[in-house]
Amino acid sequence: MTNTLHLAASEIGHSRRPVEYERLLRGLGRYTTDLRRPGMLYLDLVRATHAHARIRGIRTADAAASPGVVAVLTAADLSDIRPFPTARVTPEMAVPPAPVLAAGSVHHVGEVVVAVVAATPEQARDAASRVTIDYEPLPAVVDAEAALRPSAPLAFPELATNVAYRQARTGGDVAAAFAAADTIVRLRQPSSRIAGVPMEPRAALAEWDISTRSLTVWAGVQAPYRARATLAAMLDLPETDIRVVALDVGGGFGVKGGLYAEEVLAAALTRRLGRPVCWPGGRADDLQMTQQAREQVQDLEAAFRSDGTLLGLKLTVICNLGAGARGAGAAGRTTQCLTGCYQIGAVATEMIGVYTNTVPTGAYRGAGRPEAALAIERVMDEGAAALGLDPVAIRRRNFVPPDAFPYRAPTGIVLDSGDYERGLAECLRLFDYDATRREQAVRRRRGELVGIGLATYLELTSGGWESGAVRVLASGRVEAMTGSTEQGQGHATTWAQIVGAALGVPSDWVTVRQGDTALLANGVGSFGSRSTVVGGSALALAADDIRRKMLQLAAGRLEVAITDLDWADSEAVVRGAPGRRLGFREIAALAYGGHAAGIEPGLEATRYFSASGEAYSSGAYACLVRIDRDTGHLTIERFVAVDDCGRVVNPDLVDGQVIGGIAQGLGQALWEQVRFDVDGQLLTGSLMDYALPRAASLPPLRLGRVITPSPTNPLGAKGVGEAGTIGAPPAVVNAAVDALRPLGVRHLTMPLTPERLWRALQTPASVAE
Ligand code: MCN
Repeated sequence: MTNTLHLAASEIGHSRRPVEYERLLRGLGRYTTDLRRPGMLYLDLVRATHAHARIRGIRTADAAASPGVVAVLTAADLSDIRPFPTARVTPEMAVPPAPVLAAGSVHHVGEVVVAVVAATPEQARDAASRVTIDYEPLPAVVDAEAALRPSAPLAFPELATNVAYRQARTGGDVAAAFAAADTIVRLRQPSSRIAGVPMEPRAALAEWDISTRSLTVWAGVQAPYRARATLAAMLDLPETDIRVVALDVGGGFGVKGGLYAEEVLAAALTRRLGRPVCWPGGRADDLQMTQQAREQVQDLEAAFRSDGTLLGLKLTVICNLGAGARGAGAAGRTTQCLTGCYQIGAVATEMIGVYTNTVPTGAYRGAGRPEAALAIERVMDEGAAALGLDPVAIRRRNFVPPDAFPYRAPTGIVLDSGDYERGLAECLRLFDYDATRREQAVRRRRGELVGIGLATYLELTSGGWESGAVRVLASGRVEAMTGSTEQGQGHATTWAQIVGAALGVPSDWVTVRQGDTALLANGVGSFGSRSTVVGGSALALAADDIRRKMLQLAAGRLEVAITDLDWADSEAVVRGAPGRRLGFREIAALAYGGHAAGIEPGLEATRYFSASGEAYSSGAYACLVRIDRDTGHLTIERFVAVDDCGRVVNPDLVDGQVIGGIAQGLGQALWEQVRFDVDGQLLTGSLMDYALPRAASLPPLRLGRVITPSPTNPLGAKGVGEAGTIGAPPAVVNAAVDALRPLGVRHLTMPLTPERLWRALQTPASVAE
């Protein structure tokens, strides 16, 4: 345990009213498109109208002659911009070209082909509509399974394969596990494609300063420092000449984790044109271009002993990466986290990443973990049904016990801490499980279709490192700079609590600064539910450095040894002589004048922190659903979520995270699905076609909490940002299958729309796809 920090209990674990909310709720937030710069130009784009086609020619003359137009550019004009860098999942991974503008051919509808810059957004849009592109349509491949057939069209013919990579993850003796099984459960589990839909669509404003030859880009990104590195690589500029600023970000949910063509174009074009360039973006741009998520087909085989022990598991996943490699990493979380909260002796998995002519997929809140939870939790329920066990009993039989941590799963991950049994027990208590089962039996006898669904989940959080700096000004006011960047999580509040706790001052003395690469030498950003563990810890350590320095200053002034001082209630007090004390503000002033000889002036500290391992959050969810026999409409009557994110900094904000995640998880379970037709045309290109949950769609939620501190970081924290999206879908699917199991249904595919459920009711013995 690295927990040596002194953290005042008055700040950690208490709900503080989020400092940013009043501003945001009153409409005083500042987003990228609120900015205006003198001489600003507007970028609009001509997007591919075919999923796969050769570009025979592009006619830009009419567009170039349109009023207000400053530039019309195609790939040929941008040879100085390097393609997007790609991280390989395996050394052999087939990587398609990733130019900023489509060069020679297009590979998905919505890909950017031509950039138009004009004086006003309307002029840019008007000119873009005058560009004509002569396409030679090529056969498109949309479905990932179909893409694996030898006769399938190639999404990227130059790769000579649709397979991006195959990645195996195995552990334990799988053959022996299956040989020893009493029952083998087989399951085919598709996970449908969904879109991340932040309230604020992506947008960018870029400004080249001709005097300093430096670039500033404002964009609502989740990881400004990463964006800076991408721009430096693609534009061949030193990092020191690039500043990326994320103002308020109207939601990111993982899809704003990296840059896309539009942000890079704005940056490249301001440098070329010498005037600020704004790409205002919009919902249609997002739905065609911003990475989508989750599309997998899982084939599972599970070897159970008759007492419910899960001996071994095999999983083959076909993952639709779309027309690009950006999602390859996120999918890997599925096989890593496959065994969930369970101790399973042997696992064999293979992930097959497949290119298709669809919008590229990638990280979206949960990023591979919801698919893992869906796999293992469906297996648990089907195992229970096959063996005639209660879903609670089979989970209890297989949990990793509390004394087994650190626990190395056969997929290679090491779980830091947890008490899954306690989490489930609390969930069952809040849900009143036994009584609800009795209620279900009564209602079933009345002919109602009522189901109870359970799911536990594991959330891998906290990867990599983060930076944090703290400075105390002469007045005693505190500034905290962080490399993490919030999109609505409440970091400004939480980080102030952490810094306040480490310094022993109230959090409202602390101002948090974030979202600007000018703040620190380097940083990372917010994704993977990592910011509390790594960003919060970096700040806590920096604040602790300051506390030590303040003790040194106080000791010098009070002419005692540091070891004679206590640090309490914003004061340094001489032990045994309570009258001899110095307040926080007095010590802060000392740092900038009047300090003892030999002490360096100033009160600033910067720390970088990476956890000693991943921190694994967990949870147990339960829900009660009713399905209307005539319409197939599913109603969630009750939903309980019990989460364990280690030591909690701000309980209200954690609840907010869980609720938001559940809303998105229910969206995936019940309503959301991105659809393409057989030619790769996007059928869900607007919010008229893509069904999102609304506030009124949510069922009553009851939340509970279990706390098992993580030994990986000084806060004892684990992340929680994605919890609800991971736990909610399998709980709902399990409940729906439970409702229809008496009719012979044992499988349902999300989203559980009334039509799907109605069809399952008509032919219950078949698999409802
Ligand atoms: N928290 C806490 N104590 C803990 C853990 C978390 O008090 N032990 C609180 C803190 O207020 C913290 C918040 O929960 O700010 C989220 O913390 P964490 O789990 O560390 O996640 P990140 O801050 O790294 O945020 C990323 C995560 C992810 S990956 C997605 S996607 C997501 C999410 O957060 N996108 C969001 N939550 C979102 N919430 C909003 N409003 N908007 C998004 O785009």
